[in-house]
Amino acid sequence: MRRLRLSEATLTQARRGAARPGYVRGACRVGWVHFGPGAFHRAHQAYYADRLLERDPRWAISAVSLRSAGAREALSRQDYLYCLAELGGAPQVRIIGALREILAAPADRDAVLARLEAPETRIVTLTVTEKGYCLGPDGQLDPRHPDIAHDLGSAAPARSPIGFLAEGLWRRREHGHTPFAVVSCDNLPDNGPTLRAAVAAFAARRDRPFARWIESEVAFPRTMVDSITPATDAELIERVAEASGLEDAWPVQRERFTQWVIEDLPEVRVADWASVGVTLAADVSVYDRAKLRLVNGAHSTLAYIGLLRGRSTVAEAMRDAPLARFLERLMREDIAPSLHGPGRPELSAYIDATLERLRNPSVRHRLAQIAWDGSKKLPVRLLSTMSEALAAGRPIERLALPIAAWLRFVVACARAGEALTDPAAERLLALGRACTDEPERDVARFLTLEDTFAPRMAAEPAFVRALVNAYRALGPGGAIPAAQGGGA
Ligand code: CS2
Repeated sequence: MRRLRLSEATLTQARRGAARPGYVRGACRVGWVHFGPGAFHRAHQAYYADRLLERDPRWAISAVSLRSAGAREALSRQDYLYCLAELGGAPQVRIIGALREILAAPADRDAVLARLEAPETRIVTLTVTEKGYCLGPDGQLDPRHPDIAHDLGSAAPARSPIGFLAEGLWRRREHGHTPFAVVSCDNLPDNGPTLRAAVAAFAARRDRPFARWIESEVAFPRTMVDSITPATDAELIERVAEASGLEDAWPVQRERFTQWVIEDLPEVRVADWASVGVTLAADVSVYDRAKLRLVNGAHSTLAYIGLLRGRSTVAEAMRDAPLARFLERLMREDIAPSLHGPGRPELSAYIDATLERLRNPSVRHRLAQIAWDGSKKLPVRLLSTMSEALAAGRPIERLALPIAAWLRFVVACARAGEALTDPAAERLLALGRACTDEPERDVARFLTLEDTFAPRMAAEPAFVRALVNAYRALGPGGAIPAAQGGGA
């Protein structure tokens, strides 16, 4: 059956199965700019904006795509409306109206800068993934990164979010406008200060007082964002079409659970965040570390070991008893001791809730999606826990298993001639092809990846030993040693 396409004109025809925006879109104003309108943004921050708009018309979003114009192509034809399906129990569908436009840089550079310059823009958020920050292995801005080099060398920065932010802030300072708050929503530890240092480093190349102004006058709150968001598939497109009676080219989905914690700074309090369930907290690091290490650390563990064991989704990997047992021990015995702040009972409840989310059968989250960008994700998710465990004299054998599984995964991709989505893909595949299944040699090859393995750690005999043993134990099929939870 041919259905009408979702748009402003057809919105009133949406069936009851899909909730419509509870406000008049035409009366809303853009006060929020977002870089990276992928599925996570549309399922998470735009959902909160949608709810803010019910009581305050200032928070419509102007989104900026830096990589692909795909989202703009799909959504411009439906007036930037799209469906969000909340999974679990009876799925609920909500039509989100918070996006006003999607600009595609570099073509729309001037329009992006006009939005950044406008006094009414008070919030700028980013979901550009770990690699979008253009950082070197030391966590500082990498001036040789091609996008940064381009933006530094040009009077018209238009490739990196860092270049755009610096130019936008420069213009606001020139005009005496209050700076916007810059809210990184990516899975980086200390995401706010990390981004501030990167923008200030970029700005310092232009003008040192400007860089100092950024450091002292612009708010870069830390944040923790959490909601599991599987990629859109044909089944979702069909499901939302049935619920709404309208065709949506690019709906998004996420689990019902969603959390957003933002550092409580005066510049952030421009919106009534509490009214839509966002937590403002003096110290975000407690939430942030627990989430990155337990939720994302668990995800990467399931992804690499699970793929070796022939599993394809998170829920399927959680039904693999030895793997699920291994994961639970890793979380409780190896990761939890690295978290300071929350007390034991709270941590234990957080782990219970996380395991429950991972088991959720209504969330079809592909392991291959999580396996992307391992070279950037693993240092944050598991290697930092490992290096602290080493320093504190705690065991690292279990923590070594998901890292070794990543190496095995890369080798398997290289041998099968499969593509790898990772900023270091070329180098990884070359290393993978050179591997010979001799654990010492294979591991030594990968340890030359300085962006992932800090040289001090790669030279630590206990670390190398643990990795070699784990690599051997796993074999190509992802066997889990009985002592670590595996076995029948
Ligand atoms: C996942 C995250 O793809 C991944 O690497 O671990 O996207 C994860 O689903 C979110 O961070 C959950 O909040």
